[in-house]
Amino acid sequence: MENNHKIIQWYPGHMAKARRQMLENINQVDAVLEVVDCRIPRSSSNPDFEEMFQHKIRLTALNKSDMADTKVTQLWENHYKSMGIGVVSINATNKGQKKKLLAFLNHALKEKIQKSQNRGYKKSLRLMVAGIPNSGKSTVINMLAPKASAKAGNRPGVTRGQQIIRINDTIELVDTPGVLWPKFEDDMVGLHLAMTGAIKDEILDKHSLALMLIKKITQLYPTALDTRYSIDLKDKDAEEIIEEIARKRGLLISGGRIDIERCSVMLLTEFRAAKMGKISLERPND
Ligand SMILES: Nc1nc2c(ncn2[C@@H]2O[C@H](COP(=O)(O)OP(=O)(O)OP(=O)(O)O)[C@@H](O)[C@H]2O)c(=O)[nH]1
Ligand SMILES: [Mg+2]
Repeated sequence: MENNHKIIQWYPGHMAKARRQMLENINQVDAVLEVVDCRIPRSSSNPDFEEMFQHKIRLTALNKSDMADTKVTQLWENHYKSMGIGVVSINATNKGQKKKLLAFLNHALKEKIQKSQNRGYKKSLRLMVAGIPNSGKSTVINMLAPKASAKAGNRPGVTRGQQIIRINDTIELVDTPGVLWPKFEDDMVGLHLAMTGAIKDEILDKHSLALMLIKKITQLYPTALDTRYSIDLKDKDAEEIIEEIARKRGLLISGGRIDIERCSVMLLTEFRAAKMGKISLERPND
């Protein structure tokens, strides 16, 4: 475990730059929509945003709701609401949810919209869409935009610079590159971000990460791995479970030994594609 922790304590220069550019343009935006990953709302909220955007209206989108446990997502929505934070859960890949998100934004920004209309000139509201890498910021923007305008892709670091995209007469959105923060509060935050695909895979120890993932899933959803891989989990630890899954899937190297690296990659890929079911890794009262 130890080197795994070290591996994910890092802060690349392009994120520092993206963060700086967000601050440079903050005076031109009326509100900030933070897109977090619904499976890990706490680990995927940037603690720096509180200070960076302290004078702005701050809203939260719990994105990738299709991959999370619906009941837990509801708990998170209640949790945010109880703190007075405007929150909506969405699946940005489902165009059918465009109405829900627009209604949420119109409601949350109602006073602002009213004010600018009362002043008698037509000024759009500008909303910065911010959050960790790969949380779905650009996909959220494309869902709202008249045509797909923001580049999106299934890996962290797709959006490279800020881009303004008009949604309608009243709202403009600013797409921003995903940013993390220099030091994670605890190791689990870094692990959650790595498991869900917010951190570039090249710098991760995939075997340790897959072991942690298996530990978490067997604790939180005891039947999920059995259902997916048809294995008997009884009395097995995470290492034995990986070996069993590798054998089942025929992931072997010469001499009939198990290919742990390939099995770890396979497990992470399948988890990130929600193949093990709807899994939420965090709950509000953890
Ligand atoms: N299942 C599911 N996938 C989603 C959802 N939203 C986004 N994705 C996928 O997540 C991946 C990342 O989406 P992007 O919109 O590029 O993420 P981003 O936050 O803009 O990422 P960066 O620009 O790299 O910071 C893509 O493969 C999207 O299709 C969602 O609600 N559900
Ligand atoms: Mg993007």
